[in-house]
Amino acid sequence: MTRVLWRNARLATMDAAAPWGWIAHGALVVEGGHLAWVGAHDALPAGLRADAEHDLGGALVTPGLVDAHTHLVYGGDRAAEFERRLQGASYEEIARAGGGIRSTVEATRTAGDDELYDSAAARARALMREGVTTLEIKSGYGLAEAHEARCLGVARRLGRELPLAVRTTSLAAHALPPEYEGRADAYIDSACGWLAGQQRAGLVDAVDAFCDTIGFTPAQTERIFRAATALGLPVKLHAEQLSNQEGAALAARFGALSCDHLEHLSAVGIEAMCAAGTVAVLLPGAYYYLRETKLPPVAALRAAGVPIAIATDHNPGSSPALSLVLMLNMACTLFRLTPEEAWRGVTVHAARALGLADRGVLAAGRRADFVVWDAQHPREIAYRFGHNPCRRVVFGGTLRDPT
Ligand code: DI6
Ligand code: FE
Repeated sequence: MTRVLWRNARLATMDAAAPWGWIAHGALVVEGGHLAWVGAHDALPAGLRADAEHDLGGALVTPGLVDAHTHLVYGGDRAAEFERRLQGASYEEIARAGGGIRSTVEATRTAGDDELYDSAAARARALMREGVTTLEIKSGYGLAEAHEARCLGVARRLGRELPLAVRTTSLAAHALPPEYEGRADAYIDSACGWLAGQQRAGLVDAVDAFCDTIGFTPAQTERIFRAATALGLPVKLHAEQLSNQEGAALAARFGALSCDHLEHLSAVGIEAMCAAGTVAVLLPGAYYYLRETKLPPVAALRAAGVPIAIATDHNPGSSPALSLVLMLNMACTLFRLTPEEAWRGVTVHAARALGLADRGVLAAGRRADFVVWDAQHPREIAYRFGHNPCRRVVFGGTLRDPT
């Protein structure tokens, strides 16, 4: 196995033992796809021989970024809806009038496989240019068995063809498709029935639902969770985004990996998430884009010790964001996270929201996914916005070509 030494780095390992897991004069040793050694230069094992060496000249190195919540695969866009909203229509009005998610469903169903793949790949590359090495992708714009499978298949293909780790989430319970108008329970029955086939085809890593007034009820969500749990699939939930349905407490009862959005999260929900070890995935892009005013209860989450992750929620309607680096800044400015909390939110806690213990921290034994930045300290990257200081990305031990 080849051994590569990366020397002369400022390391923000995100290890919990020290603020930022900071190592001012650090080095990394990569063997194959994993980190074999991480630490201070002075402590490098004596006589260590490497097949290759890179001098980083004091540049900052962090773990590869993890975007733990995206809806990256869909047809068309919603620029016209954006314009309508600026002319006075609300997101909920548009959704109720058959626009919103449903218009993307229509565009997704009519798009060809390659068209879906190419548009999603272009978006994935934009995220990769800013250091994303692991990306979660949800279905939820097919809303029919074959179309949901097709979208999950496109997500899997992205993971095969791009130097990027992709985790897929089945989100058939995202919206009610037009052919089930007035028959939400029947739709949920169908969606529950699709999961086994998706699992057999190797298409699904987790199961999600949208529990809200314009989504599905807690009782319907629970049925999806039961079907997922029966197959041994972990669950997560779009919870308390537009209203409080006590969805977080429901998800926590199923040991959910994460609850996401959470602007309307209650004290009961926080306690349940804390007890279940569920990650709170906050989505400043959607909060900003929908011009929400109710903030997620960050201070209470912090006080309860609930791990907080930050993601783009990339989707064509409520968060057409293609920058996880921008979300670092927005998590600080809008949600008042500290820069370090925001950074843990796109690394170690984001990995945990996906159930991945092998990444998100720079430490021996973890995957060799890391980013070399044109910066001295990660707080600089949270401080600026509209700037991409990502210089090099190592994915699974290999230097990734600029995309
Ligand atoms: N919450 C959201 O913000 C997105 N989905 C969801 O459940 C919106 C998706 C869209 O408008 O297309
Ligand atoms: Fe979402």
